[in-house]
Parts: sequence; structure tokens; C-alpha cells
Amino acid sequence: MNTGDFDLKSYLSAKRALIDRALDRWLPAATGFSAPVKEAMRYSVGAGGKRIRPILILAGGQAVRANEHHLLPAACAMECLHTYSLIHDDLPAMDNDDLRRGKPTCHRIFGEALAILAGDALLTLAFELMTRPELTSGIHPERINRAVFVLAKAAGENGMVGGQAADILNEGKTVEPQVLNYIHYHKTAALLGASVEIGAILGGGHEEDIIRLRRYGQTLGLAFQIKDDILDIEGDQEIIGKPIGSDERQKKVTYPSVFGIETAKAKALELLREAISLLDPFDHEAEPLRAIARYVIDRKR
Ligand code: GRG
Repeated sequence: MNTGDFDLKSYLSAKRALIDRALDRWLPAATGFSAPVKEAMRYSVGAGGKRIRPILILAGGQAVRANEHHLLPAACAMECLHTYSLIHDDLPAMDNDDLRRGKPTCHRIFGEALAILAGDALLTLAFELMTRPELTSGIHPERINRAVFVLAKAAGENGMVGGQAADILNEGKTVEPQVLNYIHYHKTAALLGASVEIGAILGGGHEEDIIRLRRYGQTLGLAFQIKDDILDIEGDQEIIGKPIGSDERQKKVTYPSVFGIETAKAKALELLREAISLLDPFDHEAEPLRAIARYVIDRKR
């Protein structure tokens, strides 16, 4: 069922506020002998960002009628893990970027060593939040175990790290479409897919719902990355918060570079339709996921 009158703007701002408050509560205070690393963690997490992955955890859970309190630690864990990947991606050894989320990158403010450590600490904090006893009481241990497995697999060499490695190794090369698909699915879609799936797992969803929501998340994730490639060509630098044209400068493999911009736009729309149709068996509880799918394609940043 698609009511079409879902107020996504209010939904997103309410969920962002909820997630931001929880992140502030669970990120370590910048005190003690390692204070600067904690300050760097807080700086990068607090630099803004759409919070799309944690919101997908909440929305994936809502589709299976979850108790939202059970999902909040995992939502924050996902944002910590995502922020680690951005900090490391910006390092001189990788993209060597000066700006992220409209602000100087972590290593530009805190130096390379602390930026690496802040990324490492955010990655490990993610798994701590997923399993911290006082945050997980009320969730069946098997569900926690499964959610941690999904997160680890999507983040590691089977997922985002594998995609990032293939991306770096293929810079400047002419690649087959299968390589492009590998990069996009692993670098981006894995974590977005895992977000929806983790929401469904921790929310107590049935097996067929979990599988369907995972497929929705992966399809949406691929659309998200193609839209990201398009924004890097046609987006507004002020709105995006970093210079456009960086993919071309770094000779990255992207959908527009392999297939052309019009085919890339058509592909993104096709994926949007596919993602929304995967939600057909769900009723109004999946309305946020439907609206988020449309937002992913319409977004300006
Ligand atoms: C360093 C292991 C490692 C991985 C890096 C996230 C990533 C993988 C690279 C960043 C470069 C990039 C364009 C990746 C594709 C995924 C993506 C679009 C990330 C940006 O995510 P958004 O748009 O960012 O959700 P915000 O700032 O809104 O959170």
C-alpha cells in the first residue's frame, strides 16, 4: 500500500535528532590521556551527514513492527562504522581529500596518526555498541549474533573493504561492467543493504521479510551509488559539501564513465522501481522505506 502522503522531511529530521542524541550519549567524552582521539571521533561523527544508514536500520525495523529502542544502538553503531570508512577514505594514502561533509577532513585537523586511530576506534566502537549488555537486553542473543555477523561481513573484505580495494586497484583502468558492479555492490550497497537487514533482524522479522528487506537495501544501495556518481558530475558543490568532479580527476570507475550519464540515470530509476516493488508485501509500516527510496534518487547531496 502506498499512501503517497507520507511526510518524509519530518520523518528524517525526527530520526536524525534521535540518532544524534544517542550518538552524543554513547561516543566517549573527550577526556583523559587519549582525549584528542576521542575529540577526533566526535568531530567526524558530528560533522553532519545524512544519517541514511542508521535511518535505514530504524525504517527496516519499522517494516517488521520493531521496538525502536532495540534498534538505536545498532543504528549508532552503523553510523560510527560508516564514519570510520569516510575518515580512512579521505587519508592521503587513499583519496587525500581536504573536505568532507563541508568541513576540513579529520586528518587535516588532527593529523594522520590520530585520524587513523579515530577511524579504528569508531570501527571497534560499532561492535561494542552492538553487543554492550545494558544496550542489548530485551533482544534475543541469536538475533544479536546474526546482526553482528551481517555487519562484519558487509564491512570487511567481503563487503565495503573489498569494494574499496577493487576501486583503488582499478583507478585509471578501462574495466568490464562486472568489475564496476563488484565495486559498487561491495563499496556501497553492502552497508546500505546490511542496514535494512539488521533493522529487520533485531526488530524480530520473519525470515522471508528479512530476505526481502535485504534485497530492497542492496538494490537501493546500488541506486544510491549511481546517484552519487551522477552528483559528482552534475551536483552543486555548496550543497554536497565537497568539490565535484573528483571521480574524473582520480580516474575512478563510475556508472557514468562506463555507460554514459543518461544510461546511468535510467539505471538508477530502474533500480528505484525494483526496490519499491520489493516492498509490495508490506503495508503502511514500510512507507518510510518507500519514501526513502524516492529520496535517494531525488537527493541533491
Ligand atoms: C576506507 C574501508 C574504507 C572504505 C571506504 C565509504 C567509502 C568506502 C568511501 C567513500 C567514498 C565513496 C563515494 C563511497 C561510496 C559510498 C558513499 C556514497 C559514501 C558517502 O555516504 P553518504 O553520502 O555520506 O551517506 P554522509 O556524509 O551523508 O554520511
